[in-house]
Amino acid sequence: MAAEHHHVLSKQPLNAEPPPDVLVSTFLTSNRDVYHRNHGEFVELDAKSYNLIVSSEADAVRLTKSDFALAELQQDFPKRDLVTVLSCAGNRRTEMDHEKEVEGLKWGTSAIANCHFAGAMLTDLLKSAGLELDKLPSPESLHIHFETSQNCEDDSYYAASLPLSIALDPERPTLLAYEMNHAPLEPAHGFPLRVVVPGVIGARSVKWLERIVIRDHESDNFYQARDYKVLPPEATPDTKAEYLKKTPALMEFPLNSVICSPAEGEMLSLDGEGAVTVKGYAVGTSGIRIESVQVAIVPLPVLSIRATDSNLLPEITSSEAYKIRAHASTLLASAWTKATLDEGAKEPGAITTANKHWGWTLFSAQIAVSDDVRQLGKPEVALIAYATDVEGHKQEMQTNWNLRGVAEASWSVVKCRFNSAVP
Ligand SMILES: Nc1nc2c(c(=O)[nH]1)N[C@H]1C(S)=C(S)[C@@H](COP(=O)(O)O)O[C@H]1N2
Ligand SMILES: [Mo]
Repeated sequence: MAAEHHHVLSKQPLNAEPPPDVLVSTFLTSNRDVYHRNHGEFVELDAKSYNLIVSSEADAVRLTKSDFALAELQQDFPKRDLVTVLSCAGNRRTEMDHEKEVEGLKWGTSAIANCHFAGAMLTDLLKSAGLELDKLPSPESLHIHFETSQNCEDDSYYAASLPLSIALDPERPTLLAYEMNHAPLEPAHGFPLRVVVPGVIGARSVKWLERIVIRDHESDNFYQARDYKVLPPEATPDTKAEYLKKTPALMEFPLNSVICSPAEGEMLSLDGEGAVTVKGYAVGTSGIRIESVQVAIVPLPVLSIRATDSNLLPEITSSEAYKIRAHASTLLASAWTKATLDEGAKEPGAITTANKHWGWTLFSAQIAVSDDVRQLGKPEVALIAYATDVEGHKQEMQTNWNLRGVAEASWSVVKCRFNSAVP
């Protein structure tokens, strides 16, 4: 059930997210604070009679064992644990919607969680079912499907599939999880078994998992074939059907960082040192660690700048958020404050391998109020953040608008005000 403090977007099915400041108050997101994203009612499964069916419909793959009781999954396979982000592709959709209307539930910035999961490795299960990894055809030709009988809004069941290259990636431990935050999975989050795919949008982490099927094509379920895709900006409600056919299913989420405190519209106060405290989360793409998060404060309104990015829709380049970002991109290096990072190094399961980091990185910074904010004496300001990863990728300044409002990863902009001109 949604906690009292959740913002409920819909009750049936349950869709809800916690307040942003609560979200970033702990490195691990407690079960109480995890968002809920459901396309249908919860499925009630009985742990005692639970049986995971595994099969292959691909000519090239013959399996030898076809079903696994929950106790078998828990006892016959090494228990693997992992701290990972679970993020809905629609996280931050409201921001994209403000630039130009998009379709879908208007999520804020909390359709994301960072949890400890434990369970069996997908690869261990597939090997035990008879999959011979060294005899597989090209990994791109096979897909692992995860299915449940749950009746959904847009399809008669819920399913997702992963190309083998993601499902069997040795650096990306895809789990069949029976524990979340050291307790059995809760009914709302997929009891008794769910898929957890690090680095991949939440839609592929199927809850109440009942069947795994290997096929030589990807899932044609609504949520794989006709939703969760980054359509080109020219796609409209009338033309989207054609574009959906041509656009690949979204898998990995992008490099992102989001200011969660203060919240949009919040009245700011200065601390004893004349600074504003900013907190948020950053997530890498493909498990690449966060190197730094830079934050800045600018007085509003920003000077009008001429948009140079011709790939963006005119609606986007005339939006206030875009202008603030474009202005921020011209600031001198000295205008930015490097945030302090917490990637949970002491948390068991947080650092997966030497190179990969699937959990989020929390950031916090005290930004000294700049001279231009003081000189202008205007009460309205914007706080801005962007992240850089250890491979040198910088968060994109402006995400391209897309009709389904997914994968929003523009520089974070939060507008706030001082209760009077800054002294
Ligand atoms: N069976 C099932 N699995 C599902 C969904 C669903 O509606 N049904 N929603 C997916 C989506 S879109 C997301 S973002 C995550 C949300 O997981 P949570 O509700 O545990 O936070 O579950 C995924 N798995
Ligand atoms: Mo989602």
